[in-house]
Amino acid sequence: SDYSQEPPRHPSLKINSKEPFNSEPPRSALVSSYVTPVDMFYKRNHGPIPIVDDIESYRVSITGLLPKSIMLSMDDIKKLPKYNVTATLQCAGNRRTAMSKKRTVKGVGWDVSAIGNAIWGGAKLADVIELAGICKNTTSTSLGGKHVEFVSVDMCKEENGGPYKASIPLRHATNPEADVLLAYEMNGEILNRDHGYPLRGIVPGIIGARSVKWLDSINIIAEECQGFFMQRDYKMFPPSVDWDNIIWSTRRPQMDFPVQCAICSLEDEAIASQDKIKISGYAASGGGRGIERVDISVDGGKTWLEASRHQKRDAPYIADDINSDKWAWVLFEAQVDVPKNAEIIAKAVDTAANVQPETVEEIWNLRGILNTSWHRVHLRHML
Ligand code: MTE
Ligand code: MO
Repeated sequence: SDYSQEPPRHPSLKINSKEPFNSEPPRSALVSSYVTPVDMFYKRNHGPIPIVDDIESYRVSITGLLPKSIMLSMDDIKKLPKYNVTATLQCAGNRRTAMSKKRTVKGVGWDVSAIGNAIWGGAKLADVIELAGICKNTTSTSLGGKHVEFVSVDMCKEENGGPYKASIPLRHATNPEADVLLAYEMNGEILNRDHGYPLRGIVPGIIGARSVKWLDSINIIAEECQGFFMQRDYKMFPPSVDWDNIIWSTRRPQMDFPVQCAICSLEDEAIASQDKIKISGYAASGGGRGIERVDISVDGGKTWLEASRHQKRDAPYIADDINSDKWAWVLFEAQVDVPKNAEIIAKAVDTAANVQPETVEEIWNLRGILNTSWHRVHLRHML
């Protein structure tokens, strides 16, 4: 593979793998703004960053089980109504390093920053698919199409040099309220190469792996995508399954993200010299479920206090309120007394009252995905 034409990146990103380029910002960068700046947004790739330089001749095709295939230029897509959706994208491998410490898992190591919140601008996939003759809220086409597959132009070794691909159910893709986008902007700027220029899928509330970058084609298919990242990766297995007894076909590809949170103002081993400090971090859940509560403990889980939550500075955050961003994280804050020497813990509750598991052991899985265990850091008071 050719990595000689990678784009420039911010020097403070922590590089977890160079080729393919996988990097995350320092924890503190995530809590300095509700909307994550593009250069501080994690970058998750499986091959070299492709170059699409002739935008005039760029086309995305909509093909498969529909009456007539179509080819769309960027102009065609920009003619459709434009939506700005604030959505948090999170890699299913976020917090994998901590899971691997309990028992080794396979995959790129990530701390807590394989997550970011951006304003994605683009056309709704439901509108795009309608151009190809499929109505809104369709579960199945007359030709038997039930899934929408996104195929990229990048090349990854897991696909034997072929493109990255993934699918979502047709019913999800054609539901305007699911806010699935073909995005060409990120935070009001033209999408950059790292994040999918010129066009990517954004599937809010679902693990990042289904938001395919550098789109080449969109296929209406009968069965879910048979690609590597749908069938032999990004599936959640119980702790008893290991590489010698895994049967991939027994599990579904992971879609929704479970409730998650992390402290970003402290590293794993922190020292404070003041008596009081502010603990801050992010909390997010999948499927459009908002965050109901974030609990903080400064005594290893014996007692808890509730953190305050916010999204935009000018509006109060109320989960499920129309003024809140349903696909986006909340940032939380709590003023606490610094203990002499203790574990600080954060855990969140979503609007469906889902809670995070207490320990990583109970959710350990061989691919190291969905580590949503209580986030713990160690804090010591320096006299
Ligand atoms: N799309 C393509 N074409 N190739 C990829 O390697 N990685 C996926 C997804 N889309 C990937 C892709 C994964 S696993 C994640 S978590 C997100 O993109 C990361 O998006 P980002 O790099 O914009 O943060
Ligand atoms: Mo990912």
